[in-house]
Amino acid sequence: MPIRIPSYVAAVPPPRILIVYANPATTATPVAPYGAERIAHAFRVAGCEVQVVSPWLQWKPARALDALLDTFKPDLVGFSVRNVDDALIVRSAEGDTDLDTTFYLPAIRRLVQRVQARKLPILLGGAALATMPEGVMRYLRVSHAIVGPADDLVWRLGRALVQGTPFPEALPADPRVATLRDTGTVPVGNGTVPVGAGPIPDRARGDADAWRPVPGPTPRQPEWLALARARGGRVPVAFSAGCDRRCHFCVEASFLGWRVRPRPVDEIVHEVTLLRRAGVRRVWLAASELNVPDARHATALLHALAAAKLDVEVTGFLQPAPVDDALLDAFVAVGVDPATLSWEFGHLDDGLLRAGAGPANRASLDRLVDTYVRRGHAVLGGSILLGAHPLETDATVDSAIATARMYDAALPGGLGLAYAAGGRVYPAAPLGRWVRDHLAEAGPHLYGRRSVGFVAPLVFCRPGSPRALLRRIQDALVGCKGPMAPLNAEAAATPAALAAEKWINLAVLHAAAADVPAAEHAARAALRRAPDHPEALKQLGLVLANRKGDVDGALVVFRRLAGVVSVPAHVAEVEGVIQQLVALQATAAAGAP
Ligand code: B12
Ligand code: SF4
Repeated sequence: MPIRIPSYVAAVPPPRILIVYANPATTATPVAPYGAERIAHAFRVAGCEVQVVSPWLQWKPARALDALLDTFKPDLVGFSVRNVDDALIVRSAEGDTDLDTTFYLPAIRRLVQRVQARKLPILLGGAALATMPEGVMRYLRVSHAIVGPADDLVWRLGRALVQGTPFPEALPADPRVATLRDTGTVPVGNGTVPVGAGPIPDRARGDADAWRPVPGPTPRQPEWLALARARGGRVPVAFSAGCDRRCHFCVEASFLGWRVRPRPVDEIVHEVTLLRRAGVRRVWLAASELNVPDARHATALLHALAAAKLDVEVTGFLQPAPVDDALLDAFVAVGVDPATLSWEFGHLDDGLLRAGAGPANRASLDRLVDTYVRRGHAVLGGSILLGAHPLETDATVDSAIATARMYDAALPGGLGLAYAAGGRVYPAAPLGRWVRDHLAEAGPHLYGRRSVGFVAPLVFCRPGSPRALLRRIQDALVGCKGPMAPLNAEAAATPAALAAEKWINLAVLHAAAADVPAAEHAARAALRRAPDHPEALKQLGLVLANRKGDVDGALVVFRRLAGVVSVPAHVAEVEGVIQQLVALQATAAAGAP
């Protein structure tokens, strides 16, 4: 018997939603639009037609967006705003500026304006939005946003749109929906904030109960999978949402009202299995921390992954307590050496840790060091953020350094330490609320620009400036045996280095699309900016050898690559390629007339 289609379904085309991955950050290992992909999935499950665009993968982002606006003709444009800025306070002890932070919203605003010029409705979302909803909404001049994990709300919004309710009336009634009205107030959470009155207050605890992860594996954007495979990036897979700790500098616990919502183990394993089939070997388990509120979910997942024999390399953020042998054994079972993990220490002074400068106290850190020593893991890796707490003094800095040196001496291979100085003031974090309420006291320790909602990069640091404090930490750690460096010191910084990374990404994407001239052009463009960039040399060599059949040209490039790689496994691989190319050259010469 034929299925009777109700007239409203047959007659009305599904609403078209365009999700823009609003992330101008260029990093050597590409970070995929996972939030956007999950939101797109939720809209699709609700019956909408959805496309995701990543304008900053292209050389001209505005052109990439315009093209999709022209062809897809969306009814609603969602911006997935991942980062307000790069949160890099100072990259090194050298430099003339107070801050090295890169502010991303100006670039995003230029694209938002193109959509506004077409009079299309816009909805904002994304992790960055949850750090400072008011500031981001005002800066981008967009009236509607969903703050925090949004799978369930987006599904409800999609259903309402499919049933013909127009936007913004289709937005569900929920504390996570934020609306900027002309009345001069910003309702968010359970309250309303007058315009210009500063950051939005703490969000309602009830949020965690409503949130549900969208069921089923996340459909991925193929270009990002190609990039991850070619450049060794980790593909994110949702593990949990939220955090229950109270770190003073951090915004993440506010995302779901200081609670944690796990994703079922079988769903995670299924998603990893599908990625493995698509050739992905490196996975990032996306969570604020894998072991909050405790380590049981992570331990169960790692054992399930080990049992599935997927041969994937997994990692994620971890904090120091609780940690037990069961968790570390589970990492070992899935092939991860605990010496390669990185733990979020926050600080190393007990008084400050107890005042919220990190997730756990000194006794927990001591236990972690003892556990590593007892188990024979040579190095313990972790990160600290000094200067980001109002109670920081010369004495607490000295005490943290003394503890770092003590741990370094206790561990056979030393303490691996990534250190940073100064805390980005996020309105939704305890530090942001303290600064808001103690502006006069905080004033002498603020660096950067004060703006509505603290949206422009603003940093709290004491004692001294971020750069002076970084130099002090660096000098005080001289002589330690473990690997120690400023956090993210290796990230590309100069315009030439950033441009090179973008061209390399384009080379990968063009090669994946079999556009050989464009791939060669992009790889050569990257090498003009960074002549010894191993990844650029590799991409050019691969295009010449595999796509163009230019053995002589490829040999020149791989010989250059051999001169710049240092990791023993990579050296062996490049030498193997050179041998193959030499053999091919000889065969060609022997066959030549
Ligand atoms: C894992 C992680 C990383 C990993 C990513 C690994 C990988 N390969 O993907 C690594 C370590 C590489 C990383 C790097 C960086 N990160 Co990070 N990262 C995270 C973390 C913990 C989880 C991100 C994630 O994947 N979540 C899972 C997905 C599903 O969630 P989501 O993207 O938020 O999407 C949900 C909602 O936001 C919403 N949503 C998303 N899009 C949209 C769109 C619409 C229209 C709507 C309605 C809703 C919506 O619904 C989604 C589903 O619920 C977040 C903090 C957090 N707990 O969210 C920080 C976080 C996003 N990172 C941050 C930062 C600063 C960075 C870096 C700039 C740090 C640096 N200097 O290197 C880089 C940027 C890299 C880049 N190229 O973008 C900050 C951003 C704050 C800011 N200043 O803007 C955060 C918030 C951490 C923090 N506490 O400050 N990060
Ligand atoms: S630093 Fe880690 S443990 Fe602390 S609140 Fe943020 S996510 Fe949670």
